[in-house]
Amino acid sequence: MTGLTLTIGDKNLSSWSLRPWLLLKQAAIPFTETTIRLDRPETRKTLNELSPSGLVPFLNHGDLDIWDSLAISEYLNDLFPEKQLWPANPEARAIARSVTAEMHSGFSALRTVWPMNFTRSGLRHLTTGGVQRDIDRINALWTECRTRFGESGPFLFGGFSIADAFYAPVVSRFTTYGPVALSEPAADYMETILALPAMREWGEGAAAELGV
Ligand SMILES: N[C@@H](CCC(=O)N[C@@H](CS)C(=O)NCC(=O)O)C(=O)O
Repeated sequence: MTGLTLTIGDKNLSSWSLRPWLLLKQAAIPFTETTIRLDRPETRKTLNELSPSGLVPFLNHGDLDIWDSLAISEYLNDLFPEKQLWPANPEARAIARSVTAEMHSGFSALRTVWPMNFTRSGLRHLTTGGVQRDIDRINALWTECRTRFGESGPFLFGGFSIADAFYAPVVSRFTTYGPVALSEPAADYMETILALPAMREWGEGAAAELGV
C-alpha cells in the first residue's frame, strides 16, 4: 500500500477534489478516499479540525498533510516519477505547466457563473461575456495542445497528465451548461475525458451521494 489518503468534498460539487482524485485513478496509484460533505452544519468545524487550509482536497501521507490540488499533484509526481504525471519532453512539460497554472489561477468567470454540478446536464444558465471569453480561451488551449503535443495519445499532451486532471472539471461544466462551441480536436478531447471509466466512477459516486 502507498499509505496515501485523499480527503475530498462532495463529488457533485467539488471541482478541486476531482483533480487529484482523477490523477490518482488514471495513474493507478492506490489510495484511501475519505469525504467531508460540504454545506452541512458541521462542515466548517470539521474542515478547520482536519484540513491545514480549511479546504478540500488534502492528502495525508504519514506525517505529512499536503493541501491544494496543485501541490498534491506535484507531490504525487515527485513520489512516482515512473508514472510521468508531467510530459517527458521539456517543451511539452513547460506548456503543460503553463496551461495547468492558468487553470489553477484563472477562469474565474467560468468557475463562478458555471459551478460544477457533475450529475446534471442541459441546465440553462447565463453565458456572460466573461464566461464566453473563458470558453474561447479553453477551446484555443485544448486545440493547440492536442494538435501540437497530442500525437502519442488522446489527451492534451498524448498520455494522461496533470493538465488533463485540471481540465476535467471544465469538461463537466461544459456538459452541465453547454453545449459550447468547440473546435473538432477540442470536442473530441471532451468526449475522451467524459468516457474515462474514472470519470464515470466519479459520476456514480456523485449520484449516490445525492441519492439519485
Ligand atoms: N486552491 C485550492 C482550492 C480548494 C477549494 O476551494 N476547495 C473548496 C471545495 S471545491 C472547499 O473546500 N470549500 C469549503 C468551504 O469553503 O467551506 C485547491 O486547489 O485545492
